[in-house]
Amino acid sequence: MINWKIDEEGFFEDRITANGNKFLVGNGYMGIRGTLTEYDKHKFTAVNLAGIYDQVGDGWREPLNAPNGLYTTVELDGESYTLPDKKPAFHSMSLDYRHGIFSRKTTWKTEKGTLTVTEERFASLKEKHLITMKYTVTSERDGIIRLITGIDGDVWDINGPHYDDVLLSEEGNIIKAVGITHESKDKVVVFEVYNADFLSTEEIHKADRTISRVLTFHAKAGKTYTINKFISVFTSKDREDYMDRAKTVVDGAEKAGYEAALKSHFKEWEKKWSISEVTIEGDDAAMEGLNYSIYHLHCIAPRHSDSLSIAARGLSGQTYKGAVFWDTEMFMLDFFLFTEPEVAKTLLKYRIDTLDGALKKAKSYGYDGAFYAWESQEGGYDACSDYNVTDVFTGRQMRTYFKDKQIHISSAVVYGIMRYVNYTGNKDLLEEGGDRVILECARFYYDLLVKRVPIDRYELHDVIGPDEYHERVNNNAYTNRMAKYTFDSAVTVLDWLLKEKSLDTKALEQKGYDLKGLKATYEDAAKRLYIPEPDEKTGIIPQFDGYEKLEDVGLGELKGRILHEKEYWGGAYGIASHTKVIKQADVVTLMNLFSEDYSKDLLRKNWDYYEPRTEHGSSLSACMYAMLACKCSMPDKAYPLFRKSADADLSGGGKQWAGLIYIGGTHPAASGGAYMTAIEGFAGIHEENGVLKAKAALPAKWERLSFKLIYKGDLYGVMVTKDRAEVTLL
Ligand code: IFM
Repeated sequence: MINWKIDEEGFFEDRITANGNKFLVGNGYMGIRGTLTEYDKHKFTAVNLAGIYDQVGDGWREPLNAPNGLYTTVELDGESYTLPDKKPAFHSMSLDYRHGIFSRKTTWKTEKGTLTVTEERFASLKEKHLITMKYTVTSERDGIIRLITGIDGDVWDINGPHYDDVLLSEEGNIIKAVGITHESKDKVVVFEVYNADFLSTEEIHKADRTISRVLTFHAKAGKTYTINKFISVFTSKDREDYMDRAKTVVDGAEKAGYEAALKSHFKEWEKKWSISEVTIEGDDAAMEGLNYSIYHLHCIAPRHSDSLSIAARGLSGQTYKGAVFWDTEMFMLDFFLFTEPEVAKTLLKYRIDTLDGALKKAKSYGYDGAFYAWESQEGGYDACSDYNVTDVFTGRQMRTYFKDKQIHISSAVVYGIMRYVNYTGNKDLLEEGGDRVILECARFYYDLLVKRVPIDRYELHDVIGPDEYHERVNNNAYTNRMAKYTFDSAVTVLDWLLKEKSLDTKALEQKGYDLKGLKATYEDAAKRLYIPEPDEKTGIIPQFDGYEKLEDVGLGELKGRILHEKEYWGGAYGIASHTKVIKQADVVTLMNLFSEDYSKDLLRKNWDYYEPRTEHGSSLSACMYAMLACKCSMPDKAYPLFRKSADADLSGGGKQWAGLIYIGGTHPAASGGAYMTAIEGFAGIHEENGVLKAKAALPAKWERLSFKLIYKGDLYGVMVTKDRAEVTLL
């Protein structure tokens, strides 16, 4: 049994940043970092918004943080009590991750008696624009308390400031902060209303982009004083009447009261868990890590939109520019497909709606078809810069080729769409433009094929595979196989288009697509595209041409060559570039996705070969090894890698720096990977001729694994033990 709570007692200043991620609450529209109400931008406080970006000068374009409506501090008899400035006698933080509720309690010693504050807050899962907070203060002695509470518009930015101005105002009982963005003059509006169970004098102060109320009252010893804050957040991109709605939301919430908001929020979370909860009997720690991962996926699901995707660091801040990577389709999508297919559709609709961006990107390189953004922002704009890493030794920017050469991104989009079609049994996404996306991705790869005349085969040159340490290689096995998958998918879709009237065949033909001709072309491309084969003697698939000739140094020895803790291992001169050490699962990702193409013996040989040579320097790596280990009937080897993924945000591990760039935040791909490992790895959920099957491979201490999932519109219950696997239609 788990209690669905993450608790931390004691105050550790060096954990402020990590706890911002660990104690995050969110509702897909916004993520609120697990910082305290008294913190300012220097503690990486953020109410991070989904899908809205800004750029200042040549700085990186990144998502916006809204003015912080939770901002509150307390004074007793003229003395301020805030962390970390004043050392507490007691401090605890807690996250109810079943219901997305953050709470804290802090007690300070004063000259006479103690002063205690508590806060409890959530981003409503019911009303996506609402944040609600209950704040209490109790003094052991009579005294004058000043509660300073309002909206802090001096927000944390990595490459800001993103607000040219923050307009502060009040209207009746509402205070407002409106941030005006630099690039497009979008508006981010935050309205706040409060109620209190005590009488006080109230003054409004405006300074330094912050509007606050100062509530002053005589506190009686031992009495608890409570305020409830209701905060609405909208942007001018949400809807035309965003200002009116911001008012209606706070007014309505304040009238209904804190408990009503809490109740509806609770109910929404319980609805989510009624399908997505996973039970592991025999291993509470794993069950906690897994459901906590699922919690994070729920927190970032864009349920407020019908066309939006998820950033690589979710809603935990501006790292990775709030951009969408292949992480969504390859690591997070399955969770939503199995538990909330509507969200899966929203994620993929984003790719359909950003096809123009992908066509433009391809064109800018002189290619045909759709080359999706490596780091996708609004409209499919590629936020990935040419220089992604700073050389710690010279301070110079290093040219990296992620944007130009990670062509596997387009195949991830195709993979996501086809997986949606197969698992939902629905072709709606194809009818809504998914068919064109697949055809354009196939066109892109077709244009890149290099024909080797003497051996009559096609190859793909000058690419980067998932392992980013080895840049500009030829015939990366993963990339070639995914390009073949794209051609195969295009052929399947073309078949459907030619046979099924329901699909919009005419529209495509009018756009100039020669469906029959394309089918023949892509069949040929799929047949002739070179897929690196396992070596006859060793059974190892070379990650790319010439990989076998690189220096075969152990990971430990390589680490011994490090000169600076933040140095970059890849690129032209990185310590890993000329060795066989790789950053993350590459061939293993390929084998996991296409395990049916290989014997178990080959899967195992490649796992054994690549695992010790993998740094797992990306949070995307461990789960791929874990899943393949399950397919090789090695659940106990899978287990620690599964835990690494599931616990990524609990343990606060993971890389915080790439060169001199801060890359911390939550790790939704690891969360999705942990889910996939449990469901598709340990429970072995797979399709067999259109029927859902389970094939258990449970770790030693797991007695029973059970969960529900949606397949082709039906809800199933799955229960596996070491010797039984049941999939029941519910
Ligand atoms: O998409 C990943 C990539 O594979 C490794 N670097 C981080 C990216 C975002 O998570």
